[in-house]
Amino acid sequence: MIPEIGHFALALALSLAVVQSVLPILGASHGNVRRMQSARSSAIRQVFFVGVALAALMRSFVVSDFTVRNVAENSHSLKPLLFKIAGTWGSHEGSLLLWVLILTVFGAGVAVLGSNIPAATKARTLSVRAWISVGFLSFLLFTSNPFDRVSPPPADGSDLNPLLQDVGLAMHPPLLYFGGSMAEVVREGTRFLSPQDRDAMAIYLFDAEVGGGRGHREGRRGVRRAEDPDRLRKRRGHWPRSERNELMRPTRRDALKLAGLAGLGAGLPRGLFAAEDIPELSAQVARLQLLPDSYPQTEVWGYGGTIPGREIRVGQGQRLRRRFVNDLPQASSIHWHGIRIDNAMDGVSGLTQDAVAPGGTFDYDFVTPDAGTYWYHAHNRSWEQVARGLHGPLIVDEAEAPDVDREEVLVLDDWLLNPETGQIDDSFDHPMMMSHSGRTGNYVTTNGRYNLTLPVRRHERLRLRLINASNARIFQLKLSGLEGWIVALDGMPLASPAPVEDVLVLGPAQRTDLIVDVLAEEGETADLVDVGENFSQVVFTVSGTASQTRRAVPVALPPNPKMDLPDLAGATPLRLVMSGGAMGRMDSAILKGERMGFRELAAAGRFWAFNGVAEMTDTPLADLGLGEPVRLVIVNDTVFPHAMHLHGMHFREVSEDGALGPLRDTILVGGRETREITFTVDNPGDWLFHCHMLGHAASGMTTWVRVA
Ligand SMILES: [Cu+2]
Repeated sequence: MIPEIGHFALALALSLAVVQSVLPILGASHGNVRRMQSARSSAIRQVFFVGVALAALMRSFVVSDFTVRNVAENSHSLKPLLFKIAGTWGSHEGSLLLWVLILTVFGAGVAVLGSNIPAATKARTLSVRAWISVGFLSFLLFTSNPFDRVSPPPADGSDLNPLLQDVGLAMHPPLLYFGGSMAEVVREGTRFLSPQDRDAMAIYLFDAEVGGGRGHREGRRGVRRAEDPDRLRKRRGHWPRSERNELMRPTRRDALKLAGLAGLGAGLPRGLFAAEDIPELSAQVARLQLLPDSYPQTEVWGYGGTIPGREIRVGQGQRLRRRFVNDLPQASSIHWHGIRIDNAMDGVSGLTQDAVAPGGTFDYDFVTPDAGTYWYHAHNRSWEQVARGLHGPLIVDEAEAPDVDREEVLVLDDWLLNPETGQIDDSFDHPMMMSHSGRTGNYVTTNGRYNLTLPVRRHERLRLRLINASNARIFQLKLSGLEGWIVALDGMPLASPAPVEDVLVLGPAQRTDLIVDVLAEEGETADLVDVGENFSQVVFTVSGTASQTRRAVPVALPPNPKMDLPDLAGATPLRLVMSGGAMGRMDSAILKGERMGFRELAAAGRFWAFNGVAEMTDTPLADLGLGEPVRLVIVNDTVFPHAMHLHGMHFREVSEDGALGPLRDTILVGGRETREITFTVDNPGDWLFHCHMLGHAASGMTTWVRVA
């Protein structure tokens, strides 16, 4: 009879939860106070009914009622009382029930004690909590009913999960759940507290969190201990068990179960109720007017559905967190280009993380050590995904901003569009593009516009942050009506501003920070001229005057940390020979461990090789130690230029006279050119080194270095 009471109480709790999931939130949206207040009584009653259910189950365990399947499977008549009680949450049915009770207790706590919470917010919060209760209770009742009877009942039970047969661990799940929920409620509650109260509560929150964390670690330790056969044997000696239990071995599954249980306590409340306030960055399919208005809209893939992706801006040294949400039809990941990042956050699918499947998420969380102009882009099938638009600017502000009137972030890109339909040409894997200079578009844009026009004033001083986000285009730019200085390359400040006297070359993935003064007269235009295409990449229309006189020559940006020159004399020599491509001299290369002829390679979609290998190998180009200085000679034995990008670290070019160039993360190596770079290896992890003509990277030009 008692189990039936428990079962019935659960059903009542579910119906209350259903009502609570609807009424208060409706009340909140219509301003109906009575409906909003109905949450209070239903929340309290749920605690009562779920409490009755848990008590009924616990009683069945305490009296060893083996007619209840759950008791028969998770207890034994000769257990000490503590372990009989622990049997209540020794199964997934029981632990779910316990969890629901704690959930409802805290829900009622919010209802009764949350007088400082605005009524509508409170009503909504309680409704949302009720949705979760409805889910759990339905799951319990319809798939995992802990009150199921078994007939005929066994003579004795089959014992408790061995992992819970430890005085400490027996009471572990309730404490863990309680700690997790407490942390959550405190966190929620503090949003409505005064700052002083919040400070006071913060200490408590910290305790609760640490407590939860400690519990989790304890749980894991328990798992390890339980896996120790000696310990198990000893324990089995203490308490009798049924025959079935003789065969019971702690399996990996059991271990995972407990770890999962512990994880439930630590992770689940946070994930479900609080929704950590980590901002989302979604990659999604969007249609927008990329071409002039007389053309149809173009389907693109964009971060936040825009082209370029949403600008991300943080201060230097700050923590950047984004939950990547993949709403694309393809797996993807995000690489934070140029950030000297923690390796696990580098976003390289297949090297530092698995690609995030469609519908999946990945939390990026890192600190931005360097100020400057960076960008983020897709790093799975990047030759397709970046071409479809998956990239955006990532700006890290200096602690002290340079003295300019304003700044403009200019993302330069090109698109290969079908002129009839206006849609992106989807021949991403076309051998012609892979084997030549790369996928070059027929439509050039700045910030997603072909005719970007910005109003300026005469003598105004601007900081222009140029980012080349194209797959393969090398932009050649000139200033007209503007006087400019290069102040940073690839994010890193130059020691002193370099006047722009000639053509600015911006290879794929490269960035240039300029400070420019508007010299053109009012009514005229100044231009960022694309010399290659012979058109204006950006038109600056001059109206008004910022000041009658010119400003002084700009000063250098503040240096970033770790800009020391590497020790050339003691540097480890490395060599990378690039070969292949159309009109190249590559007769053969290694692919999947076999030497293949150029034709065979081409049939496999490989047109390029690094040191005679046409794929990323299991072994790195170099195994390097932290602090090791390196000199890397790059021999371009092809007729095409390649933009070589190193992840995780910046390098300097060594010129023929031994002088060191500015810090960069991407170097453009011309056809048949040989260049040398040097850097001190100072970031541990597996770092990609590849051509940023993305089709080249996909067809043979990718390698990596390991830093340990
Ligand atoms: Cu290349």
